[in-house]
Amino acid sequence: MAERKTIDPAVIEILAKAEAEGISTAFKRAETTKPCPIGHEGNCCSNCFMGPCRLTGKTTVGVCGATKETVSARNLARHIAAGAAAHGDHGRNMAFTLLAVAQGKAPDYKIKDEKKLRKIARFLNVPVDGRTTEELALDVGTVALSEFGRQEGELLYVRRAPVKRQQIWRQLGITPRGVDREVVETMHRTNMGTDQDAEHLMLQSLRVALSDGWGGSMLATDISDALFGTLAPVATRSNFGILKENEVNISVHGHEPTLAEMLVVAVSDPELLDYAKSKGAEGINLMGMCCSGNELLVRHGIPIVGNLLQTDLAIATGAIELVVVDYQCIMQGLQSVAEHFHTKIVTTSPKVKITGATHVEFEDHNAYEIAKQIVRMAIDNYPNRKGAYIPDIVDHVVAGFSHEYIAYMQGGTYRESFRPLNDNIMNGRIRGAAGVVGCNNPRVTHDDPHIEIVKELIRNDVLVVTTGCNAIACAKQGLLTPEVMDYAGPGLREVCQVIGIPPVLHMGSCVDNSRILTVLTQCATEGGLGEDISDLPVAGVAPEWMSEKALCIGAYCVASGVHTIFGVGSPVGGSQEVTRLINEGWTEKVGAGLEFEPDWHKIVEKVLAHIDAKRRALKLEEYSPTRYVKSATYSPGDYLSFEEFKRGSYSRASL
Ligand code: SF4
Ligand code: MSK
Repeated sequence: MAERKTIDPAVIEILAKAEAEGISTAFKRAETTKPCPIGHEGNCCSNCFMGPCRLTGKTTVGVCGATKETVSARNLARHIAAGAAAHGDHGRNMAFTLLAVAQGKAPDYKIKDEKKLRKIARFLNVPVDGRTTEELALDVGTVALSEFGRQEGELLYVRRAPVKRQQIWRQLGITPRGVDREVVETMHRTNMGTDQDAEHLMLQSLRVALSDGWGGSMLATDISDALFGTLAPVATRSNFGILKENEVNISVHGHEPTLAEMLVVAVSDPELLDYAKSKGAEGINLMGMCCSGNELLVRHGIPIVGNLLQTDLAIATGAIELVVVDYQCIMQGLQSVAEHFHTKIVTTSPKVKITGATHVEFEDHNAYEIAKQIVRMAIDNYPNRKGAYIPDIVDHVVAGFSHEYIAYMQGGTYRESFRPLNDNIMNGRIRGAAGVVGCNNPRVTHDDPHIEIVKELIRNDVLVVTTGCNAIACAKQGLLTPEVMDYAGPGLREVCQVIGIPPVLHMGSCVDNSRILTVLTQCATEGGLGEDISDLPVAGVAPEWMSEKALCIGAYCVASGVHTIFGVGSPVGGSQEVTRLINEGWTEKVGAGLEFEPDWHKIVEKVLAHIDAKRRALKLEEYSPTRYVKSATYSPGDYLSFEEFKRGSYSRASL
């Protein structure tokens, strides 16, 4: 457990309240439940009942003879496959909803972005000309679903990657087939007595990860945009202060946007607003948590309560009437916190039930009625609220940057491109770019590595794109406001001001990391920065990762050519060989590696060194912090404290 639990003042307040009231939180449990030192490093195998085998001390092989390398590689492969399965199942649900809309079986939804639907259709080889929206949606939904079960050939979306990248995948034999096939094959190959060569297992890990990045996740993102609208910037607020004392507070948590979209409509329903008033509330306040929250934030500007480690604490305010969840990242501990208060947890996915929670199954064909039922439950619960405490802490947010919008900002409707961005990377105003994404983990100080890394990168003229819980951390700490421009290095600041984008771009939820792949492809094919994603001066970072989905995202970023660094610790740290295979080994094969580095200072140094090395390889101007006006004063070991950063002591005057 980290010495300091969090940097978020709102979390500090509610954590103290929870502790005083004897409420068990993830922070508390992380103190008492130490990570198993053997499993933590990937040295425990439980793949058959001759074990579990703990490869530690003098025990270097399992009962079957499996070595540390095999065990470690198998464990990592299974984690990545689980992540791909989670995102893939989400993508499949989106395809089912699209199909239901096309067939008139989901009357409460309509296609909001026909242009995007046509774009997806072209990628999926669906004829576009002269067809109605419903015809297109029917075919797109059908082909998308078949991509999950594709047995042979290649996922259609891989053709969206730069040609050189596609060739690398083909040469290595890792071009993904169907999403389901890659997940099943990974589970098969890691079954006892099957694939036993660590390098071979690691190649399959890249393949299954690619089936997520260029398959399940990309389809989830695209279809969500077609159904609910493609992102464009919105302004909103974040953190516990968005809870309202005199209103019915409803929070949406999980990952799918489907029900959340209906709740947005239901909370403005005059009948329900009157009903809320009849119970003494002044209104209905809808908020988001985690990635369902991100989906609502980036599309509708619905405020966001917080990221993963705030989900139980939000309930501990005592001010939430109802938390509605679908799937992924919903800690079971939420229910026990809810039992201390009047809060109801409502599960909605047929795949997820939580003992003690109320289940209201969500169905596309009856979406609005179900959303209204859930809102009514929350309103009925409002008179039961007692002794709530809402910290008065709120930050402002500008979010919602799709790759379409970023291209639009660089040339308008008729001349959209990535030329200005590429040119400014080439001339050194922008040193490079980084995707900083991923979860929270109570093994490190909550939000600290997220925020420190992002602010140091923009200070060093590195453009940052963000998703998931990192995006929420940035939202809460003022990093997604126009004011943050003052803290960006002058080169980056100038470009952002001219283009009209902030230096930290919130691109959505975890599945929306696929948007980053599209941006990178557009940069690589725009010209001037090589021919492939691995040529670009970019890197990926997951400072506080915890989820198998994060590992999968990391692996598909690497397979796509982005060198990626994870914080916290390494799940393969027990095997030097697997540690080598995923870094140097993958770099030789796909031009990028995966590293685990617990020290965020070192992550910043590694990202900057990597970006500079890529610039040199492209024979670009060497980045100079003093070339444009006077840029960041960074040198290794020179870091701003967060307090200094927030106070603005690093200002233009001090440059
Ligand atoms: Fe042990 Fe081998 Fe069984 Fe794993 S597969 S639990 S290493 S015997
Ligand atoms: S919600 S996967 S904790 S980013 Fe997507 Fe946050 Fe990680 Fe879940």
